[in-house]
Formats: sequence, C-alpha cells, structure tokens
Amino acid sequence: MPTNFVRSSCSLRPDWCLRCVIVRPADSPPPATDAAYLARLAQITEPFGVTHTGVAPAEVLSRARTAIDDRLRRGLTDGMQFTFRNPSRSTNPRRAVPDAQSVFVAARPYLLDDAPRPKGVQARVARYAWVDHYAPLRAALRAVARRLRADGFRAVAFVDDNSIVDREVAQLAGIGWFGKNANLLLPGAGSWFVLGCVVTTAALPIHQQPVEDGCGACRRCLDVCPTRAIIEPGVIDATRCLAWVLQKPGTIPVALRELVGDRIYGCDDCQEVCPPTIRFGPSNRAPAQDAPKAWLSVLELLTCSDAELVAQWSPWYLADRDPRWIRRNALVVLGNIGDSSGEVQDVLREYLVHDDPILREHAEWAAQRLCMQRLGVDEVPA
Ligand code: B12
Ligand code: SF4
Ligand code: SF4
Repeated sequence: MPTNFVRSSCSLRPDWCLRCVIVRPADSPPPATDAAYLARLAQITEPFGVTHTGVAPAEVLSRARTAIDDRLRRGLTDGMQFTFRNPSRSTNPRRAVPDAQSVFVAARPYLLDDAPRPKGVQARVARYAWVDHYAPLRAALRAVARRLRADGFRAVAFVDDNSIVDREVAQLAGIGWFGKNANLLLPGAGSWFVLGCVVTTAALPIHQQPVEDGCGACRRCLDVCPTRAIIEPGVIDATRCLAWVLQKPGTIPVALRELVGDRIYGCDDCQEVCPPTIRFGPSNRAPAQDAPKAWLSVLELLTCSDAELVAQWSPWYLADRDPRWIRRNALVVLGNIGDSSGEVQDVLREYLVHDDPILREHAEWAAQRLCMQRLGVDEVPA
C-alpha cells in the first residue's frame, strides 16, 4: 500500500478531489515518455479496433485556423457551429489542456461489409453512421488518458468534439494526407476512418515526416460529387454538401432535393469513387458488428413516434436533437424513390395536413414530384 499520494492534474486542476487522487508514490518520477512508452499507449487502443496512431505537437493549428477563417469569410459554413463557433479554441490544444506538450491521435476504420438493400422504400445511411463507431474510439482514447493521468500527466480525450480540428492533428501526427475530397486518407488504407485524440502534458515522441500527397492528378471526387460541393481541392461548400444539408435545421433547398436521392443521413459519394479508398479500404475493415443499420424503411420513419426516433438515432448529430429533421429528409427520399402504393399515399396524405409547416411543404414537394414522375415529367414547365 503506497504511503504517499499525489494529485493527478485533470484539466480543472482542483486543489482536492477524491476522484482524481492517484496512487503513485510522490517520490516516484514520471516514466520516460519515449518510443517504448508510446508503443504501450498504442497497445491500449488495439482491443477497441484502433489500427493507426501517431503524435502531433500541441501547438496552435495555424493552417486549420486560416482554413476556418477563410471558409467563414467566404460563406461556406452555412451556419455550422462545431469547430467554426470558437476557432481560437478549436485550433489551440493548450486551451483544452494548459501546458500540453503533445497530441496522441488515433484512427479507427469504419468500413463494414455491404448490406443488401431490403425491399420497399428504403433510405440509405452513410457508412460512418451504420453503427456508433465513435463510442469504441472514445473508449480507447479515454483508456489512454487514464494511463497518462495515472503516470502523473494531464490528459483529456476528444472524439468528434468541437474542441479540436481532428483531421488537422491527424495530418500533423503523420496518420495521412488531406485528400482533394477533404478527407484524411491513410496510406495503404484509404479514408473510411474516424479520428480522435488525447491532448496531454506528456512530451511524447512527435512524428516528424508528413505523409506525402497520394492524390496526384486524380480528381474523381470533384467530378462525382452530386452537388459540386467540392469547389476546390480540399474545400467543401457546406451549403451544398449533402452531409450538412441532411443534418442542418430548416428547409432543404428545392434545387438540392432531387440530388439527395435516397440518402437519409450523410453522403459517401466522394469516398466511394476514391481509388486508394476502393483499393485499400476492404483490407482495413472495422471489427464485425451486429445489425448495422445501412438502410431504413422510409414509411417506418414517417409513422413511428418522436420518442422512438430519438431513442433509435441518439448517436446521430441532428440540429437541436429534433427528430423532425429526420422526417423532413424521409419526405424528400419518399418524393425521390416512393412508389404509388396505398401506404405511400396514406403517409403523404397525413403529412400534407401536418401542423409543422416545414414538414407540410416537404410533403407537398414529394407529392408533386411523385405525380410528375408518374406523368413522365422531370420539371414543372416555366
Ligand atoms: C464540420 C464537419 C463536417 C462538415 C464540414 C466538412 C468540412 N470539410 O469542413 C460536414 C457536415 C459537411 C461534414 C461532412 C463529413 N464528415 Co465531418 N466533420 C466536421 C468536424 C466536426 C469539423 C471539421 C472542421 O473543422 N473543418 C474545418 C475545415 C477548415 O477543415 P477541412 O475542410 O478539413 O480543411 C482542411 C483542409 O482544407 C486542409 N488543407 C489545407 N490546405 C489544403 C490544400 C489542399 C490542396 C488540400 C487537399 C487540403 C488542404 O487543411 C484544412 C484544415 O485542417 C469534424 C470533427 C472535428 N472536430 O474535427 C468532422 C470530420 C471531419 N468528419 C468526418 C466525416 C467522417 C465526415 C463525412 C465522411 C460523413 C459522411 N459520410 O457524411 C463527411 C465528409 C464530407 C467531406 N468531403 O468532407 C470525419 C473525417 C474522417 C476522415 N478520415 O477525414 C471527422 C474528422 C470526424 C471524426 N472525428 O472522425 N463534416
Ligand atoms: S459528402 Fe457528398 S455532397 Fe459532400 S462533398 Fe462528398 S460527395 Fe459531395
Ligand atoms: S478521389 Fe482522387 S483526388 Fe479525390 S481524394 Fe481520392 S485520390 Fe484524391
């Protein structure tokens, strides 16, 4: 039983806290934070499905700051909050952990076996949202943070949190390169990865060599994006990116509705066509998961209760956690791929008199589009 106790230093730096007390004798020096120590931290993450790790310096992320300011200035963020709300915080790891020395970064693959499309009117979910891949990554990084704190360092884990720009620290940690589709591509593995990190006062060995650009002359992602949202290599116009269009509050612009196709949440097109991701993705799969939700019945989404919708989709980001944005998306999908069955007509009839004016308007659009499709008309004549 140790006789001396030292306080761990969590980010709040309390004078006294039972939860933060650690049982390391005060006279034992912190361990060397060398390559062997780093390898042990990486080992901690493996059982959680993490395949790639690296270390970035805990310095101000000036390139990301410039990019964020540029996107804001050019009106490309469309009211997104995330890392854009407080850029000086999200681009400075030392705002999260004062005196931080390094950022331990981890990447976890999320590619799962393709799921066949069930019968009926089915909406497509983007691959990263088939199951909650952030939860195991968060568990991995929290385990690393606990190890670091037990060794006397301060450490805080972040996964898809607004406190830090994940792709930027991952690139600086030597995990991959910025693709023209803006995603971080891992050499020999592609981009089907979620990212997270631990900001720490431990001076871990920092990665020195950036990964070389692997896009070369390719520009498939720019050409295939259904809404032309990749306006320059690496620059996304969120007002047109379907991933944001399906998450944001309010009305989906009429000009984008047909392009939504059968998507209910997220968009994968700029990754599905990416040659390194096609080539290497399949050998970098996520651990098998039970019942991934790759397809959702549109009619069920439109007829179940709000409570059921929220309970089922709690890991998804939805503005204000409001289930009506899922219903709005479902109405657009129904307009695009619905059939003339009685069930579809019943559901549409219900939404055409809905109390919510946004849902009513999307139902009107869907009804009009389905009629036009049946008449073989693509556009309302001017
Ligand atoms: C806001 C956000 C979005 C927004 C905006 C995306 C964007 N490109 O900015 C929306 C909602 C559209 C979105 C969509 C998606 N997202 Co998102 N998103 C975020 C979030 C919360 C913040 C991103 C951010 O700060 N962007 C700021 C801008 C300035 O950064 P950037 O566009 O990446 O710009 C960088 C490049 O321009 C680069 N750069 C600088 N100079 C140059 C020059 C060239 C030539 C190039 C190529 C690059 C380059 O430096 C910039 C700064 O790092 C992060 C989580 C986080 N906390 O970081 C997840 C995150 C980026 N998203 C993620 C995912 C999975 C997605 C989707 C694939 C989900 C989906 N299937 O629908 C799509 C992909 C869309 C796309 N092509 O980018 C992952 C990306 C993983 C990866 N391997 O890259 C992240 C990291 C979440 C996570 N923790 O795993 N997302
Ligand atoms: S996620 Fe879809 S809409 Fe957004 S840039 Fe990629 S292909 Fe375009
Ligand atoms: S599709 Fe081509 S240009 Fe786009 S990210 Fe992939 S390799 Fe780079």
